[in-house]
Amino acid sequence: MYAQMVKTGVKALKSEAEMSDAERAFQARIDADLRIEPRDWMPDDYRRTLIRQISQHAHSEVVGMLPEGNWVTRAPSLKRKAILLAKIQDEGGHGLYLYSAAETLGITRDQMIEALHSGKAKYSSIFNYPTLTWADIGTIGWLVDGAAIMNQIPLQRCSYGPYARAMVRICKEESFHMRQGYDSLLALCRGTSEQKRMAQDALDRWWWPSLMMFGPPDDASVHSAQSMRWKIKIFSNDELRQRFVDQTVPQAEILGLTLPDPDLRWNEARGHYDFGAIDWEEFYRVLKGGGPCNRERLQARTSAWEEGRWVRDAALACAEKQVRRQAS
Ligand code: FAQ
Repeated sequence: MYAQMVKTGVKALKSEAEMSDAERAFQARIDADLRIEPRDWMPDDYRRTLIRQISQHAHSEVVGMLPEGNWVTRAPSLKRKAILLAKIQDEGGHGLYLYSAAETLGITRDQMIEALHSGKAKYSSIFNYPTLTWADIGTIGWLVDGAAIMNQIPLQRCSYGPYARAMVRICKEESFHMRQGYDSLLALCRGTSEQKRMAQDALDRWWWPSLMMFGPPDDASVHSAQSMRWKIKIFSNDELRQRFVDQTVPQAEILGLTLPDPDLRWNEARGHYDFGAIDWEEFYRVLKGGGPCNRERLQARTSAWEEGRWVRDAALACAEKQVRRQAS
């Protein structure tokens, strides 16, 4: 399946001669590091790519609340519960900034939600794995938020203004999320041997899915070449994945945990850690809906949408009443 994607999936770039005058002028603005704003002219594909990426990013933030929400009532102390609640609320907020950023491109919130619920729009593969123990919550903060920051810091410099600006606040909050996760894991690793075993087990389960968050390898990444030319992406999937591995290995050493990869070792010549092969079959299986929690996650989102209908209807009716009152 992976080999097939490599052969057929990757889109070819337009040559300069194939571009229209407007497209050439647009690319010149990007090359000069000028920001594109909602009312500026943009190629249809640029708009479509941004709607796809920003809306999927928003869906990931909102679906990402579910695995953590599973532990709010079971957090081991008041302090940990308050931190977890604050983090989950932040993720909801990130989803809202990102939906707003996508709306500036001409898509409505309802259209984006419909695409998520019908399975047309993706969300990050990582949120299709279950949170089995309290150590999973610390591990998500450390690895999943850590990977998210690695990917999102460069997005602060992306060419589309509303997306880049939304990223500034999101990155600040993600950095608190990562620190709280690491702190929680550190407490477990300095605790009893049973707590340390729980932390190691969580790391064993979350390590490889975290590496998959960066997307397929560069030679199988359908959108990378065009997105990098448009400076929607500044670094490739593999470059960010490598930076994440390099950052995380010493952090695992401080925790006294072992990353579950026998091929992981420092490569003096490259100045980076080498790491083992990622199971891309698993990645594509999860993307197609075959992960351990895909069905459960979508079910939770669609029922929340249905059960919240009366709130949206009431808020709309109230707003309409206010407008009528003001008019009379
Ligand atoms: N999962 O050609 P590429 C977070 C899809 S936020 C699912 O390389 P692209 C915060 C991709 O969409 C985490 N699908 O695509 C948090 C495309 O399919 P499509 C989310 C994936 O867009 C923490 C196809 O594969 N972050 O965690 C994945 O150039 C804790 C081909 O791939 C973002 O969304 C995947 N892992 O690069 C919340 C960041 N990877 O759309 C709660 C913004 C790839 O044609 C708790 N997004 N695909 O149907 C990006 O930077 C990019 O979209 C990539 C993928 C790098 C994810």
